[in-house]
Amino acid sequence: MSSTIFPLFNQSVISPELLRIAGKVASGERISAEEGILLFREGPLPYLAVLADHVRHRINGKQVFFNRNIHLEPTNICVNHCAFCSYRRRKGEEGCWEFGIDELAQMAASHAISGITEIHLVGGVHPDRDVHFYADLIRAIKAIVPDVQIKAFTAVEIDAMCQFANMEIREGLSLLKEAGLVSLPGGGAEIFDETLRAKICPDKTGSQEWLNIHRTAHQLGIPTNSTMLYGLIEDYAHRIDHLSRLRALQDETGGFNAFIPLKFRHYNNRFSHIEEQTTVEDLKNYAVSRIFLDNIPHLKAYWPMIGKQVAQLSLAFGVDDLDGTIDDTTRIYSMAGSEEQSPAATTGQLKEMIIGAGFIPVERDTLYNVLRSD
Ligand code: V47
Ligand code: SF4
Repeated sequence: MSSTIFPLFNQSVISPELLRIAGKVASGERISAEEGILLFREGPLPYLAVLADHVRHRINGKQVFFNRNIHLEPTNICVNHCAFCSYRRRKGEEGCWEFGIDELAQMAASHAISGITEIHLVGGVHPDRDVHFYADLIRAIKAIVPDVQIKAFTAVEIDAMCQFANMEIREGLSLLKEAGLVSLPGGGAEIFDETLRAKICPDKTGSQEWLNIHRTAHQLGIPTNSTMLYGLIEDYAHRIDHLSRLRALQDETGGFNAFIPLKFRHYNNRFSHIEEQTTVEDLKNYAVSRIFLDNIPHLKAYWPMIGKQVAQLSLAFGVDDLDGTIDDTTRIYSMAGSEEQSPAATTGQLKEMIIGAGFIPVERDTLYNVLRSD
């Protein structure tokens, strides 16, 4: 089967086990956790590229999505102490910021002229800001830019802001939705394995609770994204465990729009001694994620974190979404040492990246409705 669908594979270069997995992928059959681990350990990069491209083609054809967006980061003051974070500051510490509602609404207004369709709103867990503050913030932004969609707050922020207001998650999410929230970003997932989580982000929302918050959002009709922070202290089995938990929740709710692998960047944090992953490992991670997550429609390469060149290359490894124009509005990755120190891209540049890699650019909104296609 696999040798007819993938005629370039032959038994002399690919092991029988990998050929068998290729057959499963070719016929749209789901692969198991053990097979996912084997792909990571033994799958040659060109073989993974062909399989991942097959899956992306089944789901998205030759389309690659992008959007016009900015990030708003209300504060980098945070009560948590994630060891990989280069961004967080204590209240009053040099380099901390906390913008008020009017300032943030003005920032949104100043970017609206460029035709953005999305504001990605995330920050640290500020001890004095509860869900009422953030609902007011969304209302203030929507009053100024009513047509812009708001994708806001990681499950970690939602967890804390609801606790600070003594409110159940379901109630808090409903309040934010009424204020104008349309989607949740995928941050805060890190790595789900509880032993590793205790080492890298001990005081953060736990894995089960992260999944529960996304489940509740999906039940309320709020689609969400998902992420995995990789390249820290995990092994391949931990990554597949993480992907398995996301795949199971997606089977249950269908509420995830996208999966975004986040490569650990090591500048200026407590894990600086850990070498960053190579580009080959990054590409392998995209490909195995695409093959394994057969039920999450979009795989996103977030170029401010990985750089434009690797993001373009990733399109040959199952990626179908490059995120957006950003307009130099996020600091999370520049502070952690990304090569994109002032991340900004025009729609022309994003389209060139996509066309240059042999795909069709499609401008989308936050919910993946098609706005323009060449
Ligand atoms: O949860 C923090 C990660 C995440 C580092 O949903 C780091 O569209 C690598 O989730 N090295 C927040 N990663 C960002 C995020 C995100 C980004 C872009 C798009 C979307 C989306 C979501 O950033 C955190 C954490 O996993 N992170 N520090 C670091 N040093
Ligand atoms: Fe706070 Fe997020 Fe940094 Fe963790 S990653 S310390 S939750 S800002």
